[in-house]
Amino acid sequence: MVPAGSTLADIVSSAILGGVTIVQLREKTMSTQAFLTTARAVHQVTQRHNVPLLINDRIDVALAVDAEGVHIGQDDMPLATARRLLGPDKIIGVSVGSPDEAREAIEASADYLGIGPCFDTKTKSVRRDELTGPRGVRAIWEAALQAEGPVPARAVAIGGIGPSNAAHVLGYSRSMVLPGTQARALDGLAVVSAIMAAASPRAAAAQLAGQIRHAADVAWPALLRDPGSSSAEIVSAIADVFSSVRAPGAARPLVQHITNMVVINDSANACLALGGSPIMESLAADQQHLVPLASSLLVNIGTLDLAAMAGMRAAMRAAGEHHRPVVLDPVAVGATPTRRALVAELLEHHGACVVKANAGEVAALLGSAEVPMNGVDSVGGGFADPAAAVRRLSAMHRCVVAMTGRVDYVSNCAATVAVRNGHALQAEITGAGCMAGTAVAVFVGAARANPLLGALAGIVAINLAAEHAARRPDVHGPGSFRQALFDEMHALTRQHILDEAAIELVPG
Ligand code: 3NM
Ligand code: MG
Repeated sequence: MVPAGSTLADIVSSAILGGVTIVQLREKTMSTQAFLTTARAVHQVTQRHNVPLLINDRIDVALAVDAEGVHIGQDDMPLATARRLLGPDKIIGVSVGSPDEAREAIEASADYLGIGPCFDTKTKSVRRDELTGPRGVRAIWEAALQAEGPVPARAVAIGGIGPSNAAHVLGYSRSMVLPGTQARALDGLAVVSAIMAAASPRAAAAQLAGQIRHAADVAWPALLRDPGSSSAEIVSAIADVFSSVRAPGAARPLVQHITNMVVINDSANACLALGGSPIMESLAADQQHLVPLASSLLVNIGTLDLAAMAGMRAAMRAAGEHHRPVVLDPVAVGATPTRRALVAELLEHHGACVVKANAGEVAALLGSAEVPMNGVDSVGGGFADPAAAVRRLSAMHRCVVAMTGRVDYVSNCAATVAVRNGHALQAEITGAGCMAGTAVAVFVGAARANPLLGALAGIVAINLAAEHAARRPDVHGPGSFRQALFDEMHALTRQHILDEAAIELVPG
């Protein structure tokens, strides 16, 4: 990957200046002589910057250049033997691809784990079924944390990781965070091509370091932020989010939509009426240009085609790279294998900030048969414990979940809020749920520091508008209701929210 006119040592130096904190030298085909020469040159650079150098696999080379440690794979020298040869002070890292390998490595006193391969990579040939995905990284990391090791586990994820998925992998693979338990993130990421093959290794390293900081300092604290400790406090915070969008002179949050052809016009109008500004564009090649302009991205899988699916992937990659919150509406996700596979892929490989779904869709995502579906609509009484269901899905995907129904439930897994606003006529028009997704996207775009509050603001706003529309004397049924709904979204005020929002914190 080293371009003509540059040397490996130059690239390592630039990468360290960009923010790399540890370097592994991996040469699978070089002669021992050439490996030693390269290792000496790279070690001079890393020593100058006070960054440890690890040699992949070759204990002899590590000893010869007095590197700070080695990295060993599952087929390399056993850890205990490597430790005997290197002594107690050298760093020994191990590649692990399963919970068993992780436990074994921790019990044998590995200093850190390289967990992967996470995604497909051109750097190393791996079978598809060997890819762990972020979910596998999480399972392996949690196994390591629970293993009986004499040193605290340290770990990085590796394989196909770059700026568009770095923050997501770190967020998604955090060990579990139920109330009262401590979340524990990976210590970092290991990459080859994202830095080595970049036009500017220094800029690439800096961007990755920024993604790592974003995951730890911005995205995670925002996800788990408290909405407030009483209903009154939460309603007032929701009203503040609403006002921040509606204040005279406030910039309208731009919402990039990839949505379905049934609701596209209604969603664009709902976005405008609520105070946002819609973009409705699904072309994959445009996403890297549009998503950075937007405050948030709405992805709705209502009507699928291959072009829109490519657009969704490109848009969510761009959202990851530019830290834009994604609202995912997994319409009828349980109905077909294609929908199930697409949503699983989008959630696991890119991640959402908010999932907006009905009870049937939440059940499908949880793999629960509790709520049957009829086409795209959920039927029956819903979950026996709806708050527990949204909390569980929120924990599973490390995102806010907004579940719509007669009562709506919104959770960030630490706190769950029930919303009792809305009107039965919402179930009589098509696209009411999709417009709720748009409403969530408008306010999540404006409330980045607390997506739970943003989602609540969207859900409360659309439901109050529905109540107001249904009360109008000129509304006689679904047609006139739909018309009035846009007027009432537009006419909604902060005072309406303060006076009429019917929300409560659900204990547990
Ligand atoms: N080891 P890139 S994946 C060298 O899973 C290596 O142990 C892996 O390269 C493991 O960042 C991998 O270019 C390749 O995908 C990483
Ligand atoms: Mg490896």
